[in-house]
Amino acid sequence: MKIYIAYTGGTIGMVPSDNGLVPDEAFAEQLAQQLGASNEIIHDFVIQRYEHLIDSSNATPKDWQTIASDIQSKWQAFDAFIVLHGTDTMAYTAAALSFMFAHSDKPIIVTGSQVPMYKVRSDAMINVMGAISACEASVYEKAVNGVFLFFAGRLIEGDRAHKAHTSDWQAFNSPHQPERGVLGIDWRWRDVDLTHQRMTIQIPEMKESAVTILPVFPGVQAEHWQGLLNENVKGAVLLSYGAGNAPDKNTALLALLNAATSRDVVIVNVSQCGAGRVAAGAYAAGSALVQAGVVSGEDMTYEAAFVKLHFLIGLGLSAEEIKAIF
Ligand code: ASN
Repeated sequence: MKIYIAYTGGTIGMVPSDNGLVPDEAFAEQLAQQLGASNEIIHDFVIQRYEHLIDSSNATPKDWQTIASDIQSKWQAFDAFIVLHGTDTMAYTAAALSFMFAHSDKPIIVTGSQVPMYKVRSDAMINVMGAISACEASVYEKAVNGVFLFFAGRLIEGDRAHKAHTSDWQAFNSPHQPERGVLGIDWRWRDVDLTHQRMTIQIPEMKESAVTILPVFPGVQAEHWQGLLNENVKGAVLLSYGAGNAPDKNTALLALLNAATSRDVVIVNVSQCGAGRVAAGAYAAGSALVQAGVVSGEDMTYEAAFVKLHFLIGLGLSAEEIKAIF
C-alpha cells in the first residue's frame, strides 16, 4: 500500500523546551526510521512534515483547509492517508475532513498521542501502528474507507469523536454511536450498511469569524453573548442544558437570539451533557429556543456541529438551506 502520512504537529512529535513541550522538526525522520526498521511493515510511506508545526490548540479552520487541500493534491498517488495531529483539536479536524471528504472511498485516519514518541512510555507508535492497521483493513473490510479518528484501539467516525479525557490513554470517545472498530489483538468491527454513496470532495474557504459557541450557564445574561453574536457571525453552537434547555424567563437573552436568527445567523442547539440527544420542546425552557428560531443539533457533538456550520457557511449556503441540512 502507498500510505501518505502528514505530520502537522501535536504531542506525538514534541520534545521538551524551556516553556514545555513543542513540536520537533526531526520527528518525521525518526518516525520514518522506526517504520523502516521493521520487516513486518511492507508499505510505501511518504511522511510529510508541515512547514508550520503546531500545538493543535493553535489550529484554525484554515488548518483544516490546508490539510484537506494537501490530501486532495495527493489523492490519486496514495491508497490511504494518515494525519498526525495534536489531540486538543483532533476531533474538530477529523470532523472537518469527514465533511470535506464525504463518503471517502479511501481511508483517512487522524491520530496522535498523549505522550511524545521520544518517551519510552508513549502511546505514539501504538496509535500510528493502529492507524496503519486500519488502512490495511480497508483492503478487505470496505467499512474502513472514510474519515476516522484512531486512538487507543478505538476507530471512531470522524464526525462522532469527542475528546473526553485529558490524561487517560483513552482520550477520545464516541458518545452517540459505537466505534466502527476496536483493535485488540485483532479488529472487532461494527456492522455497517455499505450501500455505495458517491464520494465528494469539497474544500470551502472558511472564515474564523463566521462561527461561535454560546455557553449557557446559571445567570447567563444577554451582555455575555452580545460580543459573541457580532455582525461577522453567521453560525453559532448553543451549548444548552440537558435535553436542550436554556433560561426561558430571560427575555433579553431570547430577544438577542431572536434578533440573531432574524438576521439569518444559524443557531444550533447542542447539549452540554456530552451524550444523549437534544429534544428541545420537551420543556417550556427548550420550546423558547425553538420559537427563537434555534435548530436542533440532535445527537451531534459540539465539535461536529461547530465544524459543520463552518463547512456549510463556507459553501455559501443560505441560512434556510443550512437549517434544513441540520
Ligand atoms: N497540546 C497537544 C496538542 O493538541 C496535546 C496532544 O497532542 N496530546 O497539540
